[in-house]
Amino acid sequence: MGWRKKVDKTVLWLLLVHILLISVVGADNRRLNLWPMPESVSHGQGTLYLDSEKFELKTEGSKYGDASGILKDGFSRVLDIIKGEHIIQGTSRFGSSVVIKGIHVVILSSNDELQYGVDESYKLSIPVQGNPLYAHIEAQTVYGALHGLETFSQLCYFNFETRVIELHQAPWTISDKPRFSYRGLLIDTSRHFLPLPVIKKVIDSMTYAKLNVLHWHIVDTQSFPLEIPSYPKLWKGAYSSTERYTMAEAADIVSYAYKRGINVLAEIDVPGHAESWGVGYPLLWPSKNCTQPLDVSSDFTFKVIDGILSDFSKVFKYKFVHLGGDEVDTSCWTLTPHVSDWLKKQGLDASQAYEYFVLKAQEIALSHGYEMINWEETFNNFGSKLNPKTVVHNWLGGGVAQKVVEAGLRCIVSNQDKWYLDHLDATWQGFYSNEPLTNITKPEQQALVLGGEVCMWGEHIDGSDIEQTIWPRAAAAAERLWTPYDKLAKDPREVTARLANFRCLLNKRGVAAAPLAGPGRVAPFE
Ligand code: CP6
Repeated sequence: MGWRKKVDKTVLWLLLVHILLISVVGADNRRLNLWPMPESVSHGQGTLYLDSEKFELKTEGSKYGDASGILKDGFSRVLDIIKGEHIIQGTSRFGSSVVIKGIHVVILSSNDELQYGVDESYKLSIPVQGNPLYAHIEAQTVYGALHGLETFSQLCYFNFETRVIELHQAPWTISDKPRFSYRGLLIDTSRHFLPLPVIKKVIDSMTYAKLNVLHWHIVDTQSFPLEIPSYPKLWKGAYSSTERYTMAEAADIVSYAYKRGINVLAEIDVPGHAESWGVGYPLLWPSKNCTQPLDVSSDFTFKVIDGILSDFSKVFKYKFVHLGGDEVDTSCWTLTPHVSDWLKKQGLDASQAYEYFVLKAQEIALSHGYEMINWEETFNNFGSKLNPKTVVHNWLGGGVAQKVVEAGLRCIVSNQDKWYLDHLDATWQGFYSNEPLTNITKPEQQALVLGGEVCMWGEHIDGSDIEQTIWPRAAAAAERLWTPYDKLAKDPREVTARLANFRCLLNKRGVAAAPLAGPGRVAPFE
């Protein structure tokens, strides 16, 4: 009987320890409210406090001296965000051992050029020991450090009882890097003009979700809003004399984005989607009553493209330019006598002329130092005749990404059924579930998928409602593009509450993100 008593006793002890453990862990079992979810996260149960008046950035030990001020500016933005609009009381009532005095940022590489594939990784650690107590960020580049600061800001809360900023569940050790190097958002300033402050606010909001490419679909059939110094009549195609961007303003957008770790991908969509070019230069049209695609038979057409890309290369420093190439209806070429005569003389049918146009535009882009991105119709029509430096931008769906990488070309995915923000009935769950590497299993082919992009086409939105149309759905795609595959939720329902929290975070930061669809309130704050 003795052994039995002993077992009972052991079981009782185990039970007691278990209950104690649960009550300790249960004391602070908040949800991890980070978006997008980092690669690896571990944390404890301690609470720290933050004095936003005295909070400081320390950069000792950095090879990178922050000559450009990118880090300092990023730090001050993040501090403003952490403070919010709250009236905060000091932390003087707490011992200095629980007050975070600042963030010590160490940048390991002296290369601060923001280019495709730049190292965006960072390590964030927040210890519970140290007097003074500092959080630490270590990153290869200042752009990784900016991501680390964003993550830090998402750990801070304003406590309405004590009126101080708190950071729970310390110590923290976070190690993070993006799954894909291209994480884009398309904006369209041709269908509706977007004022500069609106574009800047979109850029700000992108940084919260760690998106890093603003694809600027500048011009299309409806309007030509950008100044082109080489061909100053082009922006006669703007909606009005005020709904325009000077090239200096475009440069301002590029530098605003750059300082936030975001590259700007400029697009001219040729030869279709370009009718507005002819408002200032009617020679670009096949004829006055058949106005697109651009006249393939005329040297002037390619001179203008050359002038535009020459002007672009002084301002848009991203290594890619987007040359469009989608939805080309060639009937104006065959119906306009001087163009169809030219086709006959060249021995080209309309489809070959389309190919001639796209390849010629590609050569011009290359001559200005760009690699180019084209919409998928170019690949669907001419396949591997495209220049090997082409990145194919998928949008029609139908699994073309797989064919593109099998052909050895690179691609970006934006399939319209999942990642088109202008499809108002496309759900955030659909955005979350869209996997860029579907049916692509070979590592060397996976490496050709640079990433993906959500598209905010402008036919039905403008500056008044762009934010709530982009967010929160773009955030769902942003996590798909950032977080390692094995950490993504297989069922989007698992992330509903965390995404609802992120959209509240956007609201708190002044971004008009819409509620997650569906009746009832998703409790974001637990
Ligand atoms: N404009 C341009 C567009 C679209 C494309 N290119 C588009 C097509 C279909 C849908 C949404 C947008 N508005 N230049 C296609 C890449 Cl559903």
